[in-house]
Amino acid sequence: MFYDPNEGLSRSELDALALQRFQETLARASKSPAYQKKNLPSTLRSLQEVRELPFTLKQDLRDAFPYGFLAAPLESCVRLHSSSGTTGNPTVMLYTQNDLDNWSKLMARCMSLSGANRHDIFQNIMGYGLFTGGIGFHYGAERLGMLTIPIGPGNSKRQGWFMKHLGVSVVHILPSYAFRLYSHLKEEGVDPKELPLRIAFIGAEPHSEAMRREIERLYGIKAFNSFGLSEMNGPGVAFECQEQSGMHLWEDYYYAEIIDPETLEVLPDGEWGELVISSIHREAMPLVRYRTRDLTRIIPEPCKCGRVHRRIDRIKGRTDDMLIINGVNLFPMQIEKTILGMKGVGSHYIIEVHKEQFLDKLYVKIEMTEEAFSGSLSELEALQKSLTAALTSELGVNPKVKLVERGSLPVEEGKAKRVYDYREKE
Ligand code: ADP
Ligand code: K
Ligand code: ZN
Repeated sequence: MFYDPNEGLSRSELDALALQRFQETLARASKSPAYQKKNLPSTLRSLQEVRELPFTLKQDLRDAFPYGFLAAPLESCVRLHSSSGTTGNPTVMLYTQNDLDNWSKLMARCMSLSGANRHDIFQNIMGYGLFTGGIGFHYGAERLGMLTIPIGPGNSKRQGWFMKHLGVSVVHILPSYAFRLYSHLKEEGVDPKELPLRIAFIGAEPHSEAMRREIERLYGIKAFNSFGLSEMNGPGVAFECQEQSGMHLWEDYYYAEIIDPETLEVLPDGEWGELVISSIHREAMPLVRYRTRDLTRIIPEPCKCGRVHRRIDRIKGRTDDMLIINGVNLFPMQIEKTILGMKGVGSHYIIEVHKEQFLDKLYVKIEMTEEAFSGSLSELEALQKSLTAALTSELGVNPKVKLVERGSLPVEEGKAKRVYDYREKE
């Protein structure tokens, strides 16, 4: 009934496998120069002892650049990926052939959850190259047996042409790009609902439940949330099943904990905090207690689909993208959640923060829909007022809302950039 027998393991079988894999991981990892410096023990008696192991930070990876965390001979490695380096020097991840095979198998498992199968035609609209998102899905899709089109992102005209003429039924796409592609298809006279498309994998960047539902509505498809990070192979760490209520984090590959980012204490299931992951099924560069900076929680209830791999909730943001506005904490995601439910505005928005007379001032620039743009001045004022009121009640701070014409906000080729903080410079 499951694509991969490991999906059907019981709690005790899964725990036993995780312990065994964690032990093998420690035996290997403790020999790497970086973990020797951290005095990583080479054994573990029970999973309860994991919380006594040292954390691994992004900074540790930078300090050990390039091969400090390597736990296998360099000549056994066959692939290198690197994270974008938008928040500092790049880090590199290495893979043996076994790592690549295991990762592909896991990606195939993820995609199979949605019902995708060897009869599907798959257009991979995600970046290839050093970024793990495109290649990770590519090999997984081939493993699953889908006819795979490695088109990559951009060039909406060509995307639409392929989708229309090749009978594409499954796509992998950034949620922010799904909206731009939709407008483009409409302009080209293609009704996305008429396409044979039935499934989209969306992820790699934070997005709200409202945004998912909107993508589903516009294209007439099911959209599944996908989570991963290059330090943990790439995509495939956690993925939604057909229940679409949280993402199963594959506990035969990864050991997950939620910690309080301030006190660093492990929190019980159900509580929100920072996700910490150990890769327990990697050869080249296993990481122990890696702090992802992603904020989520482990959903304590079992999933209706019958898989016992615990689920994580939608990522609320990252510890490093939280904005503090005059002492009030908020995440860009809260803004998205609020505006998506509202008539007259689209999905594209940016946030600017300025210092004005020693106070933080929050600006939210939102693109209007065509209908709203051609409406009367009084209608625009009413729209602006209701947006301001809704945002103020969600955020607890009073933003200045600026409505702008569709297509006038900057767009990124990769993950969407939402926040522009000018306070340091003012
Ligand atoms: P970079 O850190 O350079 O963006 P990655 O490609 O490894 O490199 O990005 C991983 C990060 O992307 C995650 O730590 C998380 O913050 C974000 N991310 C990935 N998938 C999702 C998702 N489904 N929802 C929200 N955020 C996600
Ligand atoms: K096929
Ligand atoms: Zn499930």
